[in-house]
Amino acid sequence: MKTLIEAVLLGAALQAVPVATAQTLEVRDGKIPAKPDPARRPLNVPNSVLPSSFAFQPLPYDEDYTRMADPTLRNNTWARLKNIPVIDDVYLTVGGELRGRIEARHNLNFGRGPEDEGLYPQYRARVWTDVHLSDSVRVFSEIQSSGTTGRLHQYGAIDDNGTDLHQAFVEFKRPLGGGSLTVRGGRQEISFGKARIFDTRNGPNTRRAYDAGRLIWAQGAWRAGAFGGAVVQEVLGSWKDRTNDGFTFFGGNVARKLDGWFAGSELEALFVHTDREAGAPTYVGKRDTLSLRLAGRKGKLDYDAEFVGQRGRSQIGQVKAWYTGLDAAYQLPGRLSPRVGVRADVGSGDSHPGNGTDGTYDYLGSRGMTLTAELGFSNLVAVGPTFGLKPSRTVTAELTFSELRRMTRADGLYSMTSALIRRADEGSSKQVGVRATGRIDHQWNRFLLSGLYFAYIDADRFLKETGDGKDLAYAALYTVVRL
Ligand SMILES: [Ca+2]
Ligand SMILES: [Ca+2]
Repeated sequence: MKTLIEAVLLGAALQAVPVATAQTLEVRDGKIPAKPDPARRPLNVPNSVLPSSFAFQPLPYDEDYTRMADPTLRNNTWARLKNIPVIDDVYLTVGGELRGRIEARHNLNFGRGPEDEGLYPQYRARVWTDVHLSDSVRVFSEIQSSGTTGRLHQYGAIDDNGTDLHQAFVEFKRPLGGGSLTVRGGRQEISFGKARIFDTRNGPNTRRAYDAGRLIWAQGAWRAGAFGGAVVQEVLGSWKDRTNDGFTFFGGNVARKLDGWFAGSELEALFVHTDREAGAPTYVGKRDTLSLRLAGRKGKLDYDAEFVGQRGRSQIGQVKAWYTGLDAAYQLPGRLSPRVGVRADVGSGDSHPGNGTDGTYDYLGSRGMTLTAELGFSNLVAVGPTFGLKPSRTVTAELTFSELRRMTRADGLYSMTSALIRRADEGSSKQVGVRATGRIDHQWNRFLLSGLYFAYIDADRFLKETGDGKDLAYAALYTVVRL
């Protein structure tokens, strides 16, 4: 869930996937991130990777082709698609992405129950249009189609969603108090920061959207916003996705770029209230989640640290949960641009069953740690080193290792699909396993990227105690075309 780059990043790497693929993307989805507002540029993305002119954004609606109103810039087919004059100042932007991938899946639930097994060819196609009716009003829409061939047991519409309206929103933007105010309403992708609470889910085959309204204000070093809506529920088959009225949310954020020692960094507070009425029993309930995140760059060090507290009421009781995430990497000298770093994700579990409180952290719409969904962030400690290389302008590689442990023996193991995959009482050890992930990406040109990703989890004591403790193996070979 970010490509070449991310790779480099390592930390990110885990999650990330190349542009194409993964989650990583947020950052790099577009592969070629764009204009260098340092605060918006993905962490861990070396400057050298940034193109000199246009770059793609993880969220296509963030791309701005206004300047292509200059006909001399529209000197090729791609450029002409980005600013198609309609009448007067009205213009249309057309874009899209096609991702083909072959996945190899083995023991994605560590050997328990019906599991996907074997090779799974996948495609995902996205086409979007952005109609600029004036300087201040636009209508953005996107169709997404995703499909997977093979016997599917585990992920359903996330793998094979058919064709659906993925985004459709109207946006008004106007100056306000020296800054700008954006009002947006409709179906849309949402991502904040390191995507630990809202994410587009780029790694899996079907990206995620929300039916929501947003207010976004920016002025100088400050950003702030408010939002509210519901999650979009993917439904097998085409043109069937719908608003999930059983999973609603509202909240707001405030962020400020920092000065002094922290120049190059931003501090952000994000609050979200969620109300889940159905789904996995563990996560049904009302929660207030408050995140504080500090991210930026200091010299050769990139860092992103987030602290999340969660309160509310679930079916189990009063929610008292938390999460901490850290992703940091240091750029070393050398021709291969080596980077070393650390990534940690620590999510609370319920250490006292039956006492009226619920300590199991609800990771909400977080980006997964890998391209697959075997483990979520609840009751899990995942810590380890990250390594990255950038041997040339077009190639990036990353390797990560994580020790995986239960936070508390009194709580079980949860997947990224909100399922309790092992009960607490199925074993006594905290040791879940050791995970390795790796990726190598090659950016052929601005529009084309190919890569290889793998994840392997060596199942450890707790999984073996549960009786189903086989090692997990996953690999993906992918190519992404982005216009
Ligand atoms: Ca569908
Ligand atoms: Ca409890």
